[in-house]
Amino acid sequence: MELDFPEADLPRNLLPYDGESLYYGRIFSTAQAEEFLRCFLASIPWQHDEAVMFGKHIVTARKVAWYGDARYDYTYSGKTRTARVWTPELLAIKQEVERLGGSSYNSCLLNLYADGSQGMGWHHDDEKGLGPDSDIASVSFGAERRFDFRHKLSKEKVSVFLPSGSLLIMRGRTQACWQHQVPKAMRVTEPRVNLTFRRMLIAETRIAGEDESGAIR
Ligand SMILES: O=C(O)CCC(=O)C(=O)O
Ligand SMILES: [Mn+2]
Repeated sequence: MELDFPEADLPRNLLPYDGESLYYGRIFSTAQAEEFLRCFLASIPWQHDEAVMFGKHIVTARKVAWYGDARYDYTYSGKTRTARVWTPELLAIKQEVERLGGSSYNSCLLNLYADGSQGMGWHHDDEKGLGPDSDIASVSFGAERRFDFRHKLSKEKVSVFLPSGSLLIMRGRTQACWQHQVPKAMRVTEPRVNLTFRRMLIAETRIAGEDESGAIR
């Protein structure tokens, strides 16, 4: 099923059952979204992501960066990363998303897809630090890309195109019951930056430079 909504019907839950994934459409003007994209392409210290999968060390084509309230250490896919502290632009976007969605976030994973040859395969977000029924707000800038959901049991699919400046909030049973992906799209020649705001459980993370007791190493 592919969805296309009149602005007046937004926000609206894209999932027919077992979760809430609210699509808000464009929350930033074209000019604002272009400005954010230019800023992120120029100033974020993008790095390829690394993971250990089936015992193999993988380096992704897509690049990533982590930001947060403090220099938290996160471990996922067998690798520990340290978050940088918010930039003014990320903080402004976070505040707008929190106002619209009514949730609060303490960290953000940024993804850079250089063009349509780069995507993200089927997965759900379930790192230990996220907790159950996590709330993830996803804001997109740049090239419009398709975003797919697939129910883990029924295999039903739901797809939506995410234009520049748009917001999607995944919450409730979404991660438990559905997977999501950004498929490759060979026609797309422009970059896309995606921000996923998350609320990490602080007990599962550590401020970089502190030991278990909170003392500075
Ligand atoms: O780029 C996107 O829209 C999705 C990103 C995502 O699923 C993730 O970072 O876990
Ligand atoms: Mn994800």
